[in-house]
Amino acid sequence: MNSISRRRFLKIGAATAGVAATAGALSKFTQQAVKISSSVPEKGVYTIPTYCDLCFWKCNAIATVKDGKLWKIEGNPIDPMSKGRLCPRGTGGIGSYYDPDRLRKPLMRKNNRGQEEWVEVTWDEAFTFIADKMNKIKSEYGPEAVALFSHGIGGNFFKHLMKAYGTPNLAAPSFAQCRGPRDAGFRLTFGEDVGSPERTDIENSKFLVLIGSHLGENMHNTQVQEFATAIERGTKLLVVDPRHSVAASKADWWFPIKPGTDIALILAWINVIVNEELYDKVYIDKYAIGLDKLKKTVSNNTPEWAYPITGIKAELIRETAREMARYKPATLIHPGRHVTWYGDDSQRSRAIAILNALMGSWGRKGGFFSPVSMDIASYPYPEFPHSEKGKVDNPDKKYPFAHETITTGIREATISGKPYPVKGWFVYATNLIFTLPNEDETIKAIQNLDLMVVVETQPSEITGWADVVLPEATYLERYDDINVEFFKEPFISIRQPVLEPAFETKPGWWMAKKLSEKLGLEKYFPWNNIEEYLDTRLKNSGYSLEQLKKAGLIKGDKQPIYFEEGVTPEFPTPSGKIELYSEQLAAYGLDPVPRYRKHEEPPPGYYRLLFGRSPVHSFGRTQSNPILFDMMKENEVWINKFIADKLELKSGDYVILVNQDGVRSNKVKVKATERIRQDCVYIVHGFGHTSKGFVRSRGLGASDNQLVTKYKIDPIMGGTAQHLNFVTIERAA
Ligand SMILES: Nc1nc2c(c(=O)[nH]1)N[C@H]1C(S)=C(S)[C@@H](COP(=O)(O)OP(=O)(O)OC[C@H]3O[C@@H](n4cnc5c(=O)[nH]c(N)nc54)[C@H](O)[C@@H]3O)O[C@H]1N2
Ligand SMILES: Nc1nc2c(c(=O)[nH]1)N[C@H]1C(S)=C(S)[C@@H](COP(=O)(O)OP(=O)(O)OC[C@H]3O[C@@H](n4cnc5c(=O)[nH]c(N)nc54)[C@H](O)[C@@H]3O)O[C@H]1N2
Ligand code: SF4
Ligand SMILES: [Mo]
Repeated sequence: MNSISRRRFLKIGAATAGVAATAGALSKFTQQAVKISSSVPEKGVYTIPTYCDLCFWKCNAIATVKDGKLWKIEGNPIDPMSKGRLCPRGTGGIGSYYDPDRLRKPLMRKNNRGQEEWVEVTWDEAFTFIADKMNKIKSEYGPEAVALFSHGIGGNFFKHLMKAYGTPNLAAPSFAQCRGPRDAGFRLTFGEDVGSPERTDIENSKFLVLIGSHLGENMHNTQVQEFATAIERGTKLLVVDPRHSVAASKADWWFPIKPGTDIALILAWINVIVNEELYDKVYIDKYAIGLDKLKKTVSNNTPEWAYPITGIKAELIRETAREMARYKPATLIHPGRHVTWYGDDSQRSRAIAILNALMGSWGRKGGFFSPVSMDIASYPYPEFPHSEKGKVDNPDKKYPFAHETITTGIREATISGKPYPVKGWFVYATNLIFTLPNEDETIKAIQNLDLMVVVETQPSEITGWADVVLPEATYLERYDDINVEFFKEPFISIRQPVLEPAFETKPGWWMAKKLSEKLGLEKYFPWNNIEEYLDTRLKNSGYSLEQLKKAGLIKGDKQPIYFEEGVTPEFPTPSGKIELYSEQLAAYGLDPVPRYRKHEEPPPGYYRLLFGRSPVHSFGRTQSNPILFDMMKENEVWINKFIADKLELKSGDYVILVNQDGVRSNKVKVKATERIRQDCVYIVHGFGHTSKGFVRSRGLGASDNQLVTKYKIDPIMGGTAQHLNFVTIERAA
C-alpha cells in the first residue's frame, strides 16, 4: 500500500467530505429554529475558534457560520494537537447542535425512577428542589453524602460547587473504567504517569508496539496523525491484538494473541532482553534499580514458556525482542489507554513500563517526551470547607495505589451505606448506565438515593434514572473553563459560544453559579459571569480574554521535551529511580515484578466478549448525532468465519448474544471474518441504546455494557476489568 492510501485509510482531516455529509444529513433532520450568537452578523461568512467536545482530546477547531447558519467545523491550523485537521467525529460536531433528540427544558420525574416520565419545570423550580434536598442531606448525613460523577472539562464548575458544598467525593469514569491501571503501573515504575494527551512521541518512534491500542479506530487525533507519519516514514510496527485491527493491517508483525495472556508475552520479551543484555545499559545503570531482582524473577519466563500460553511462537518472540532493542531508545511500547481488561491490568501496565525502561525510552525522542504547559493563575477563591470524614470510595486504602477517586467505589458505598451513607448523586456528562460494569448494581445504588440529578445534552440512559434533568447547551453554545494543555509545546485554548443556547438549555457554569446562590454558597462564585471569571484568570497571567477569543489558543515559548535536549531526568518514586522491582508493591504483599496468572477461559460454545471503538463514534454519546448516525447506524459482531460457518451464520444475519448470566443483547448484525480469533467475538461500544428519548438510535445494535455483568477489581488501584464475560450466539428471530 503506498503512503497516500495508507494515510487515507486513517481518515483524518476529511474536511470537505465532512461538509458534504453535513448538508445531506442535516437537511433531513433540521426543523428547529437556529439562533446565532448576537455577535455574529446575519449575512456573510464568520469564523469563531473553539475546542472540540466530541471526545476528551480537546482539539482546537474553527466553526464557520454562513449567512447566520452554522456551516462547518474544521481544525485550527495553529493547533499543535489537531494540526488543522479534525477527526470524523469532530467534523460531525455540528450534528450535536442540530440533534433533534437533544434535551430542551429542565425536567422533573413524574413517577418512579427509570420510567422516563417527566414534567417540564422552570430553572428556578429545578434549583429550588435540588437545593432543598441537598440542604436536607447535609444536615442529616453531612455534605460527604453527595457525590459528583463527571467526565470532561465541562464538569469543572460543578466540581467547584461540590467542593464548596463540602464533599470530597468527585469521580470520573476515566480512572477506574479506563486509564487508571495504566497510570498506576507507570507511576509505580517511573513515579509519573502517561497523562492525557499521552506523552507518547509516536511520530519519532522507530519501533512501535501496540498492545491492543487500536489507533485508527481509536481516533484520538494527534496520535492517529503521528501514527500515519510514522508509518509513512517506515517505522517498524508490531501489533498485538486478538483481532486484525486497522492498525494490524499496517503492521510488520501481527500477533493474534490469546486474550488475557499479554503479561506472559511481555515477560518473555523482558526475559530475552535481560538475558541477552539488549537493554540500554548506560540508562539503566544511571536511572534504574532492581535489575538483578527483575532478571531473577523472569528467569523462567522464556519464549518457550510463553508460546503455549499466548499462542505466539517462541522464535517470533525472540526475534521481535531483538528487533525492538535494535531501535532503542526510539522504541515505543505504547501504554494503551482503555486498559481495564482482566483485573491484573496495573501489573500488565507495569510490565509495559518496565519494557520501556529497558529500552531507555522514557524521556527520550521517539519514546515518551516530557510534557510542558503554561502557567495560568487559578481564580482567587476562598478556601473550601474541610471534610472530616474523607472520601467514601476506598475505605482503609483497600486499593493502595488509587490516586484518583473510584466511581465504582462510590457506587458500592451507596449500596452498602459503608463506610458512610451516600444519599445524593450529581451526574455531569457521563452515561453511568453504559459506562460502569453491571448495570443492576448501578440501578440498585440509584434506588438508595434521596436525590439524583443529571446534567446532560441528550436523553441518555442515565437521564432516565434522574429526579431532575438539567439540559445543558452544547459545546458550540457555551464557554467552558480555560484548557491549559500539557503537550509537546505549551498552549492554552478557549471554548466559546458560536451560537446562543437553543431552547431553554443553559451552560454548566450558569447552573453551578445559580445553584450556589440557592445553597447560600455564593461567596464561592464571586464573579458575575463567565467572561469575568476567564478574564480574571487570564489577566492575572499576563493575557486577556479578548486576545484568547480571537485566536482560540495562545502558545508559550518552546521548551525542551527530551532528556537529550536538556530535560533533567527526574523519577519521583520513593527511591528517586526507575523501579524495575517495586518495594512499594512488595510492602502490600503485591507482586513486586509482574507475574502471569491464568484467567478463566470461555466454556465450550461460549466466546469471550471484546469491545472497542469505531472511528466515527464516541462511546455512547454520538449515535443520535444526525451526521454520525448517517455514517454508522448500528454495530456488528465480529465472529470468526470458521465459527460462523459452524453456526450456519453469514455476514448480515442478525443474532442475539447471551452472556454467562443469561443476559440477552439486542439483535446485532454478524460480520463473519478471518480477522478475529476463534475464541472471542468483538463489538463496538456505545450502541444498543434503550432510552425512549433516542428516537432514531434506540434499539439499533447491541450494547456491550448490558452484557458486562461480570467484572473483577484490580487490587492495586480499584479499576474494573470488563473482558471477563462470555457469550453464546443465537440466531435472531
Ligand atoms: N473513535 C473513537 N476514538 C476514541 C474513543 C471513542 O469513543 N471513539 N474513545 C477514546 C478513549 S476515552 C479511549 S480510553 C480509547 C480506547 O482505545 P484503546 O485504548 O486503543 O483501546 P481498547 O478499547 O482498550 O482496546 C480495544 C482493542 O484491544 C483489543 N483487545 C481486546 N482484548 C485484548 C487482549 O486481551 N490483548 C490484546 N493485546 N488486545 C486486546 C481489541 O481487539 C481492540 O482492538 O479510545 C479513545 N479514542
Ligand atoms: N462496556 C464498556 N464500558 C466502558 C467502555 C467500553 O468500551 N465498554 N469504555 C470506558 C471508557 S475508556 C471510558 S473513558 C468511559 C466513558 O464513559 P462516559 O464519559 O460516560 O462516556 P459516554 O457514554 O459517552 O457518556 C457521556 C455522556 O455525556 C453526555 N454529553 C455529551 N456532551 C455533553 C455536554 O456538553 N454536556 C453534558 N452535560 N453532557 C454531555 C452524552 O450525551 C453522554 O450521555 O466508559 C468506560 N466504560
Ligand atoms: S479527536 Fe476528534 S472528536 Fe476528539 S477532540 Fe479531536 S476532533 Fe474532536
Ligand atoms: Mo477512556
